[in-house]
Amino acid sequence: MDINKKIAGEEAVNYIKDGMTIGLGSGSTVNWMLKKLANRVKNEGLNIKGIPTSIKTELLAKDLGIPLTNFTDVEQIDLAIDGADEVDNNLNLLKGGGGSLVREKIVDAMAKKLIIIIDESKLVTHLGAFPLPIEILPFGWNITAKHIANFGCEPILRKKEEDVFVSDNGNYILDCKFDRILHPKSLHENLKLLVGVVETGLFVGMTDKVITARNGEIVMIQH
Ligand code: DER
Repeated sequence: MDINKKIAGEEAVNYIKDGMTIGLGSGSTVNWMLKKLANRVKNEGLNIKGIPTSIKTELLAKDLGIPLTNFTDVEQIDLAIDGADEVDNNLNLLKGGGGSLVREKIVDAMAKKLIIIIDESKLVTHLGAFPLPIEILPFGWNITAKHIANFGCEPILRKKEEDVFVSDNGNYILDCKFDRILHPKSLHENLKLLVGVVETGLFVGMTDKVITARNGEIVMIQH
């Protein structure tokens, strides 16, 4: 168990207030948040509804007894809490290691406030040490990969055991190793222009607060 992920995940629950609609991110750090949130729902009668960012989060939230809702019934998300694979000095994120980047971005972008919970190892000067996940349509994926490679990376089709990984949305993911990503906003915008690209794992200018932990102590980072 990574104690810093647990501490950061549980601290984020303190920002959840009665009556809120919460975007529930994905990943192992978020799982600690979900367990603490479920505890408050059960023991304090906290009245919230969650919108999950992946099938795995939806299943865990249901199992824990966290009430869920969807975009048919709500028009606004008060707070989204999510993880990340990298966070740079400007609080831009590289996400998608868990394969849920599209639904995460839809929910995170809709939220009035986005809190990111990470262990300290995710803090970087520049994004890019972690391969950038890009969700693409399966049709013509090889051609899409070639066009993405022209941006100076090596796209690798994500596998799950022997099979091609398929996202919750029925798409493929390319893990794209760049040397360093110095201009995440323009890279994201240019990648999105490519036909076949659904979404990139670059979450630029979306984060309000980062909660991490160092040697068991909470560390807050915000603009
Ligand atoms: O895919 C993602 O962006 C997830 O948030 C995930 O990668 C976070 O990582 P964690 O499991 O270390 O919390």
